[in-house]
Amino acid sequence: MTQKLQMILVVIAFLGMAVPAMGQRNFDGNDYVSTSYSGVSGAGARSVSFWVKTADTGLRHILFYGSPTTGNAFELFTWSFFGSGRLVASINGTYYWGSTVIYDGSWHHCVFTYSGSGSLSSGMKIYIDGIQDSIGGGSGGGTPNTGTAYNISLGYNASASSNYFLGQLFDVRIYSRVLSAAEARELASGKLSTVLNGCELRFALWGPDATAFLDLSGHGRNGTNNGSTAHTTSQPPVFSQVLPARREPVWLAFQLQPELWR
Ligand SMILES: [Ca+2]
Repeated sequence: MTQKLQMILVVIAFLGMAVPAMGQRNFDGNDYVSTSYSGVSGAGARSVSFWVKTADTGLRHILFYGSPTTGNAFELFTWSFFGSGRLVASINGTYYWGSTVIYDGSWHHCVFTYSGSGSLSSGMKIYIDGIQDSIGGGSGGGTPNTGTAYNISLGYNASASSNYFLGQLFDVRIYSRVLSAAEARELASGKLSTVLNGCELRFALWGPDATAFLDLSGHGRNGTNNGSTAHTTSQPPVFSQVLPARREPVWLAFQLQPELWR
């Protein structure tokens, strides 16, 4: 029996079962996902890819890790004060943002990349919905020198226990390399199973609580749910593009054997 046939049987089995309520993570103001992974440190090349939906204008962290006490944290957030709703990248004292507003209440696919050399502003790129976003503004000439005091967390500033995200996140991926423009476009197209090489951490943030925080990168860096992050039953846009109507069983099979979906 081939692996693909086994997978099909798994799907058929799930079709005949009661399927638990599914949905993407809804961060409601006191939620975050913590990990035991310290992330790419120093000035190492890195990329972060995720779907986001929010309409809140406050300082809301999507990603945080590093050593803020020595100025060596790495952060991605949205805020009305810095960036006016664009995706902001920060390394403490140096902030740069894109040009497309992402806190407009609609789903957006975001990719941040840093080349691994030079200042944040010269080495970073942002892609929104698959298209490279020009740098809209910022300040500071700092070069990333990310520490390891705080492991990667999603949805808040771990060093201050504040700036909790308000909205939904879906399919968050962290890479130890620079994603290309073509890869950013592919990820935004909704091909969930593609662009896996160099992926260090990946949370679907979709499904029942027991499976939403499994690391699908293959590194086993499973996350921990904090703040009773609830799931909603509304769908990220990606599902309407790539999955059939009975998506819940298919998604469970994907979680069980993600390598089959490459
Ligand atoms: Ca909560």
